[in-house]
Amino acid sequence: MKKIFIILFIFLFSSISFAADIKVEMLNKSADGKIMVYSEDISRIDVGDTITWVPTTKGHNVEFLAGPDGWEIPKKSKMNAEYSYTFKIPGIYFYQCTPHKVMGMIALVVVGDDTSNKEAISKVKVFAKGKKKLPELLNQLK
Ligand SMILES: [Cu+2]
Repeated sequence: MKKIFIILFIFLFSSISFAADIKVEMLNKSADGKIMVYSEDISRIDVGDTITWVPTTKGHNVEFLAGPDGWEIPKKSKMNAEYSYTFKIPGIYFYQCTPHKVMGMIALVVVGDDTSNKEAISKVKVFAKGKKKLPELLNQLK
């Protein structure tokens, strides 16, 4: 009997280190009244975690603009479709919604608590409302 509990304990404990799947919604309007936003401005995840972006309404996608050195930017996601991406390199990733970039529909992913590429991210070209929002987001990172 004791053995079973030990095995169960090991199983439960080890499952904590399993890669997580995080959901981010693409929203026309957030609960606090912001228009054209992702449900998370900054997603903080571990290396190996996956983010799935879920459309709640039509008209959104995910287009990566920058990430850590040596990372190959994936093709932008299809409009109105769920999209998943697994992050394997630590650092800051910056993405936008292609049609709503001028409305500040941008967000960051911080992988493995690594913010060493903050300076490079701050130099990415952003549009209209994003020009104010990107520095605000980067200021929230240590
Ligand atoms: Cu959008």
